[in-house]
Amino acid sequence: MPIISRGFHGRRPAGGHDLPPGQYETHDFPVLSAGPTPHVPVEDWEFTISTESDTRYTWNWDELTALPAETPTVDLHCVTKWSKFETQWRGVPLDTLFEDVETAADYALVHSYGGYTTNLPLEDLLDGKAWIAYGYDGEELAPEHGGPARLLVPHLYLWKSAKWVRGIRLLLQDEPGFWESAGYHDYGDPWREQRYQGD
Ligand SMILES: Nc1nc2c(c(=O)[nH]1)N[C@H]1C(S)=C(S)[C@@H](COP(=O)(O)O)O[C@H]1N2
Ligand SMILES: [Mo]
Repeated sequence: MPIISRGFHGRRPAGGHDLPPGQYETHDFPVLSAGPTPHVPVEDWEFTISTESDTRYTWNWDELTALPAETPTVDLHCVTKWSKFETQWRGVPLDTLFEDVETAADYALVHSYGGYTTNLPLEDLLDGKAWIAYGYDGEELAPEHGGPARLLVPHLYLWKSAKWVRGIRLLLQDEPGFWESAGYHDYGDPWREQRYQGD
């Protein structure tokens, strides 16, 4: 008889989700912000992708929300160790926004209203892995969770999912963002427990 080791791939709570190493499941939706919540009226909201040669692609609120939206259901993993399963979002995949962008850059530095930044490889924003999300749980995204719109990149720790997202700068060389400059991991894969530099 084979021995089936249930613990081998990590704990598996009801619902069949895997919990990354060191994480626990929560049903709340904690708010984690490094500063005050910026209030950005949608009339003033803009999102800009700028390339390494400073070509800019900008969408206002009406343009963003007129694009075909997706409704991803994803698990969130915060570096403070909570994970939340099956969160439901509405947003535009980054693939759509990058369709006409010409770039040789490999890196992205994401900027938020309020000044927060976070970096990640451009490829982690593409191929169905990331969204500009403006709906949560069937409602508008609440300001404390990043409304009017936030980046959603659920395969990395949640600090990469910049709230109040304002733009993405494409870079030929990697540049650390806010938490990455403070000692957090450059990439932040929860499955490899990349919490801090050196992990
Ligand atoms: N603009 C901005 N985005 C941010 C943050 C922030 O402080 N400012 N905190 C990050 C961190 S550390 C986490 S864990 C998540 C928290 O998202 P939530 O408040 O919706 O749970 O947002 C991320 N995005
Ligand atoms: Mo976080």
